[in-house]
Amino acid sequence: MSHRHLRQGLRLALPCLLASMPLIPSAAHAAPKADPYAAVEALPQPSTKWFTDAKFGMFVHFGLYSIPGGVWDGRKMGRNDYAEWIRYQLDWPQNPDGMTRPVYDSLLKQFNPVKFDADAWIREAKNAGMKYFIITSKHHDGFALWDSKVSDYNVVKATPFRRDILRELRDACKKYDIKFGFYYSHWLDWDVGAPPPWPEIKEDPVLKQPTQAEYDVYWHKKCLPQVKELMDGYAPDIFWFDSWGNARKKFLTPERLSELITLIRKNKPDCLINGRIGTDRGIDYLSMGDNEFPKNKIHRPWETNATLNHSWGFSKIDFKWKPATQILRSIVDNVSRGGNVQYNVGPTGEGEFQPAAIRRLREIGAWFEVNGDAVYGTTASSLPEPKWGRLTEKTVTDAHRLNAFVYSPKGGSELVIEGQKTAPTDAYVLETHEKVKFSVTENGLKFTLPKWVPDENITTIVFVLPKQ
Ligand code: JFZ
Repeated sequence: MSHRHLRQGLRLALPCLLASMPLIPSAAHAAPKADPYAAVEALPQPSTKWFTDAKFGMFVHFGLYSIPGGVWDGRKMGRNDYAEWIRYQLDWPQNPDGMTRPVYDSLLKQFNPVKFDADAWIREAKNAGMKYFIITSKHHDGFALWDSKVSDYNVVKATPFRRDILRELRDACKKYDIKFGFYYSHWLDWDVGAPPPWPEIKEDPVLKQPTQAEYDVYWHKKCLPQVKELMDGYAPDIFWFDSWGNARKKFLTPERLSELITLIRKNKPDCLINGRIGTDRGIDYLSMGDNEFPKNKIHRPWETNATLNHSWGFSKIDFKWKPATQILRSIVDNVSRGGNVQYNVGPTGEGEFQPAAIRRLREIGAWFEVNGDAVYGTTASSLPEPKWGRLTEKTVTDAHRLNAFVYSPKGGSELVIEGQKTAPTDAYVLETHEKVKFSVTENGLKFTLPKWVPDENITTIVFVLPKQ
């Protein structure tokens, strides 16, 4: 057993003993490599309070890809069913007559979403119970939704629409008191040849792998200046970056990522940064994989980004809409485990939300209207997760509330909150304020659902406890 292993074993098993023992010095090493994240972590870290209180946000994918909506020349793209990937999909050598660069760029002349109404979008988010809004300022295709001075490949300079979409949305968010943030594709930018490093791309004459020197040009001439432009011009509350897999490390080095994080921190110290930037260090909250809902509590701020159907960008052929009941449970699941959720809408090429999306948002909003108080500003409970549902907790002025979300409640049934030993002073159904009978038993807090329950998907019961 090496000294290092020995020390690790001691640290795990015998922390007290270790504390009283001199450490065994390890063998001489070469000077440790400079750690670029250390400097980033030494910067003042913003408070995440508003974010962890907010729980629920809207994500929007909108851009040139919203026009074809996943279909071009009567063909659906191949690699995945994400409509915002249509340019990349069809640029493959396997699709030589597909959506090549000139064909994709012909969408510029068509981009004219005359039905776009920032006020209507944000009103829909507000009514759904969402507290923040994040839009694709630039997706992988490299096309910017604002009047960028850095690159003309943008909505104002290159399309007949000529309106600054981000500015209109920012103003609407202010009006409705919704926090405002940007998705920005920092890793991939197919406009300037920063493609994903899949093995097969090597064969592609158009999207060939950049060298580090070429990537540096992209990084310093487009990525960082555009992020700075967005910080200066829009003062966002969140920057949501996107990268995944080990392949990202080739270009998203600790040096480059630290540079990007530092730029944001120095510009607006309270702007939050998500983990998909490519590191868990020096950032403010972790991002799960797409539609990934973890089964356990996570003890730092985190979020799942999820879709109402499958694609992020508008798709003409994606009808895999999830029921509102399932969407609501996914939100309660995450919140009970200490996390957030942002659900995505892919507006059409004309700039409208689809009726199927609106229907779900409004049903979700109606549930939040009644039950939101048991969601917003709560924390995960330290009690074990019940089989019959989920728990959250919240301290208010004069009491501590334990909220029980009962999934598929059976009227009149008896349920137990294991481990809850303190007796409540009051218990009621949140929707109807009907009183709930309870007693403290050896196992925990036993309660009886009313004979008739108001919501067959999730009924919320509130237990009022003495302030802790
Ligand atoms: C990325 C994008 O490629 C996609 O277009 C969309 O914007 C989505 C929100 O993010 O897609 C991903 C990112 C990460 C994983 C999978 C797809 N992942 O970690 O498995």
